[in-house]
Amino acid sequence: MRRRRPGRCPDPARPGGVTAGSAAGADRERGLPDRDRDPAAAGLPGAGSARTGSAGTRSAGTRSAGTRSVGAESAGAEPSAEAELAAAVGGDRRALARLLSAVENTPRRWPEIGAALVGHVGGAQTVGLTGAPGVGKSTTVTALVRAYRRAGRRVGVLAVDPSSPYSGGALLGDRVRMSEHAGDPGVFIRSLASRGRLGGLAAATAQALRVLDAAGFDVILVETVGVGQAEIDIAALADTTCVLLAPDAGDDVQAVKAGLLEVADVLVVNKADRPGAARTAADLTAMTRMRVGARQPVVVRVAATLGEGVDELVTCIAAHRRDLAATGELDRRRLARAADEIRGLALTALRDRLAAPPHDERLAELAHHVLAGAADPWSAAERLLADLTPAQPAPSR
Ligand SMILES: Nc1nc2c(ncn2[C@@H]2O[C@H](COP(=O)(O)OP(=O)(O)OP(=O)(O)O)[C@@H](O)[C@H]2O)c(=O)[nH]1
Ligand SMILES: [Mg+2]
Repeated sequence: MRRRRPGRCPDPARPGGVTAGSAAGADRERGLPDRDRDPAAAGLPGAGSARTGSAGTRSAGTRSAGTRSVGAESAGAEPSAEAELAAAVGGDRRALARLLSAVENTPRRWPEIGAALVGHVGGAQTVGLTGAPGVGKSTTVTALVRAYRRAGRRVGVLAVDPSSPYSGGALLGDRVRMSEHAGDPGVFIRSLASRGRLGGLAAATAQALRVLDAAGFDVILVETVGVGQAEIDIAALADTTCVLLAPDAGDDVQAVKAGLLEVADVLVVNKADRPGAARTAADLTAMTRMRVGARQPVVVRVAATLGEGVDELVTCIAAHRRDLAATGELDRRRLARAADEIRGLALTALRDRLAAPPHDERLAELAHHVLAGAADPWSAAERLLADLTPAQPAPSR
C-alpha cells in the first residue's frame, strides 16, 4: 500500500467537474483491508481486547458473554448490559436497540454499560458528517452506506439531532430514504435526540458510538447538523470528520471559516450537479492552503443523489484514516477524546456531589464565612474540595 502525505487523497477531485467513481482503484481503497483494528495499538481503554479479527470478520464468536462480573446482573427483569451486548453481537437487533435506548434515556445505566463495553471498543472506523440543514448529509450517508456495503462492511448510522426531540419530520424523512437498507442485517440506523444528564448529547453520542463499535460494526457514520459548538463537539467524536457544503454557499463558507474548518478532515462540496460547484471547491481549496502548519483538509465534490464522487469520498476517508494511524495521530486524537470525556464526567459528578448533602451544607456554611469577611472565596473553595468525602456507593440498579 502506498504511503501518502497527510491530507492528500489518492485521487483528488479536480476543479472542472465532478470526479466520477473510477472502479478498480477506488474499490481497492474502499476495502480498507489495512484498518488498524487493534485497540491495544490504539492505546484505548480496553486494550487487550479479544476482538482481533480483520475487517469483515467481526462476528459473535469474537466476543463471549458472561466473562466479567461487572454489572452482570441488574435488579428486576432488566437484562444486564453485558447480556444485551452479547446478544447484540450475535445479531439481536432488539437488544442493540435497547442498549442504545438506555444510552439515550437512562444515564444511571451508563456505568454498567460502560463496564460491559470495556475490551470491546476501538475497532470501528468512525466518520462524522456535518453541515448546514439541507446540504445533503442524509443523502450522502445513504450513498456511503451503499458503497461500504458493496465492500462487505457492516455499517452503523447515528443521526444526531440536537435541535429538538420533536423533529420527527427530518428524521422520518431520513428513515424513508434509508428504507433501501431496511432488511439488511449489516446496516443499523438509529437517531439520537434527547440530552442525557451526564454531559449532554455529545456524551450520549460518544457512548452510543461505543455500543455500535462493540456490537461489531466496521464503519459508524454520525450525521449531525453543523450549527453550534455542541454539534461541532459531536462531529469531533469521529476519527474522520466530513464537513458538507453546497455550491455557492457563501454563508456556509463563512461558517466553515468560523469553526468547522478546525474539525474538518474532508470538505465535501455536495450537490456538485448544480452550477458553481467548481468555484466553491476552488474557494475552499484556497482557504485550506492558508492553514499553514495545520493539517489541510481535502476537498472533494459529490453529487450524492446521483452517486457521483461517492467513491472518491470513500477513498478520501480511507486515506485520512490510514494517515491518522500511520502518523500516530489516531492514538493522539483518541487519547485526547478519552481525557476530555473523563474530565467531563468527573466534573459533572463533582458538581452533583457538591449539590448534595453533606457538601451543600458545607458550601452554605463557607458562603456565610465569606460574606462575614471571615474567609476569602479562594480559601473557601480549597476547604470545600479538601472536605470532599468519598462518593457514596451507587444506588442498586
Ligand atoms: N441536486 C442535488 N440535490 C441533492 C443532492 N444531495 C441531496 N440533495 C437534496 O437536498 C435535499 C436535502 O437532502 P438531505 O440529505 O435531507 O439533507 P440533510 O443535510 O440531511 O438535511 P437535514 O438533516 O434536514 O439537515 C433533498 O431534497 C435531497 O434530495 C445532490 O447531490 N444534488
Ligand atoms: Mg439529514
